[in-house]
Parts: sequence; structure tokens; C-alpha cells
Amino acid sequence: MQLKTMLTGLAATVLAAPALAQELEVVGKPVPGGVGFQPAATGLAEQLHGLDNLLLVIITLITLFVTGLLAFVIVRHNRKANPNPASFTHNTPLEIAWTLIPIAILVVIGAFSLPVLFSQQEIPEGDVTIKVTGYQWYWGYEYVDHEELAFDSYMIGAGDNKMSPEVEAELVEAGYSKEDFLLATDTAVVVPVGKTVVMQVTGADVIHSWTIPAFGVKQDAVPGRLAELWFKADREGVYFGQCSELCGIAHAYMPITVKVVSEAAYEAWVEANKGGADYTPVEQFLTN
Ligand SMILES: [Cu+2]
Repeated sequence: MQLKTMLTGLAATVLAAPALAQELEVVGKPVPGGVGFQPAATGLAEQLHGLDNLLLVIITLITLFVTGLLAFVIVRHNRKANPNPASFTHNTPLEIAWTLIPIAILVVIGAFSLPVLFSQQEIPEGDVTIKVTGYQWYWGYEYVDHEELAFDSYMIGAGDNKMSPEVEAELVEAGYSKEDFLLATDTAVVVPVGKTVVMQVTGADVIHSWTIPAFGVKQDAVPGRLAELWFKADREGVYFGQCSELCGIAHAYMPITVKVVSEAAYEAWVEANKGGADYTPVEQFLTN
């Protein structure tokens, strides 16, 4: 009986621990030794992963076929097995076949990849519109639907760009772990779950690139141009990205943090941050 009570208590502690330690789970993040994509958090990312899987099958089949042909030639047509080689130089049916078959393969690939490209590039009406500007070396965000809801976003530890006890303390204070160094930012983009978000992307000085790998989006931030990307995140959590266009000496130190939260938390966060108020983290408005 005592053991059972102990086990129940232990189970309750284990179950409750994650909720206490971290209210918003880090979902989109590179992992040591990882070779695949980050988990897909949008339909766009799922489409990309599907396309990638299809291409993997196609290139594997082609590679096996070519390797097989090569092995066949080595075994059957070496000098010992075939001392008097044929001397013809043309074979019309074969040449037609090796022209048409690759064309057919490319058409099949195009038929699957163009719809993915179109769904990325056809920008829907956004529920939330955010303008993001790349600077050397940080990001500036403006929520264009709200009066004076804007902030800059610097890497935690920017400046020295080195891990130190102070930086670790800052990370923990902001709800991150030591492992999130080089990814976590002092302020985060906050968006509601399940809503269409349109990002207007531009650069202020040189070309940068805004991306969140788990959303399957990436867009160059070009000075003088306003490009757009869109996403609809279907899972709450913290997502990281990094500037993806070499933009100068601190290019590696201008990461991106997006927090996907419930609509209620998002609304409360907007209310607290608009009108030029100091940045309030969204964690204060999470209810779970
Ligand atoms: Cu950069």
C-alpha cells in the first residue's frame, strides 16, 4: 500500500514537472546529430517534407539503376569476358529512350513540386500581418494592424557572442536553457495558433533572410523591396530560425524566435504591448 502511494506520488510529480518547468515547449530547434527536418508545424512544411520524401525515392531508384548498369558492364563486358568488343557508335531507339525517360521523370517531379511552390508564393489574406526588417545584426518587428506595436529582437548574449555565466542566467530568466544559446532572442515574435500570419520581409542595410525551418518558410530580406511569406502554425510552442543570408561579421548572431500561443494569450499580449509599451513576454498570459 505504501509502495503504491509512493508510486502514485512519483507519477504525479513526473507528470506535473514539465508543465511547471516550461510553459511553452521548444518545438522547432536543431538537435545534435539530427539529419532530418525539424518537425513540421505548418501545412507548408508538411508539403515540403512530402516532396522531399518523393525525391528521395526517385533519386534512390535512379542511383540503384545506374549502379546496377555499371556493375553489369563491368562483369559482362570486361576484356576477359568480352575480348572482341562491338564497334558500333549509335543506337537510335536507345538514344530516344534515354532522352524521353529523364524528361518524363522531370515532368513528374515538376508536377509535384510546382503546387508546393504555388502554395508558398500565393499569399492569402492574413489574420495577422507583421513587417520584419533585417538589420546588421538583429531583426525589427512591426505589427502593422496595431498602433505602435513594434520591437527589436536581439540574440541573448549578443555583443560578446560567447557563453558566460551571465548569458546563461539571462537565458534561464527568459525561460530558455543553456542549449538554446545562439537561438534564443530577448524578444520573440508572438502569433496565434491556427491563424494565417503574413510576414512582410525587407532589409534595412544589406540582404538578410528570415526563416523558420519548422514552418517551411524562408524569404530574403532585400533593402528597398517588400517581399511576403505566410504560414499557419498548427501547434503551440517555441520555434527558432536563423538569418539565412550571409550579411556580415555577426550574421551568425541574429537568430529568430517565434512563439505560437493560444488566441486568448495572443490577444492579451497584444493588449499589453501596443501603444509603445515596453516589451512584455507572452508567458505572463499563458493559461495552462
Ligand atoms: Cu545574416
